[in-house]
Amino acid sequence: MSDCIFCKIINREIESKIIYEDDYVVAFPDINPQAPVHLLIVPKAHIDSPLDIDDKNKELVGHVYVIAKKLAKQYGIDSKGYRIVSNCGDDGGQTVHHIHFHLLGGRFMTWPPG
Ligand code: DGP
Repeated sequence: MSDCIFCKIINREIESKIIYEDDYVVAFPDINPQAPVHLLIVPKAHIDSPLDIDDKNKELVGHVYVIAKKLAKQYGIDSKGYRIVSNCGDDGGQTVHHIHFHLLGGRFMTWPPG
């Protein structure tokens, strides 16, 4: 999508510190970190939101969780735990309409979220 900020990061049209990449996803630090470690894991395919996950692309979600585990180990947040969040739609707090998964760690996470 030409006006999508995450597509632009994936295509290197906007600079971002991409810390992981494979055929399916990229990962980079969130511009507005909410925890000592706050990475975004973003599928390369432009999928608007979790509402667009279906039988054809559902394996991508499992892949994201495998990569999240790998990154959690790399960033030293695996032993104490971490949170993976995917906001969906306006009430879910989604501001970028390209599906993404927040990987947050390095502090105690409260519940419920705000
Ligand atoms: P959400 O609210 O769940 O849609 O999360 C979008 C996140 O994306 C938000 O935490 C801020 C982050 N973000 C937005 N624009 C950029 C950007 O240009 N670069 C980076 N690194 N993060 C961005």
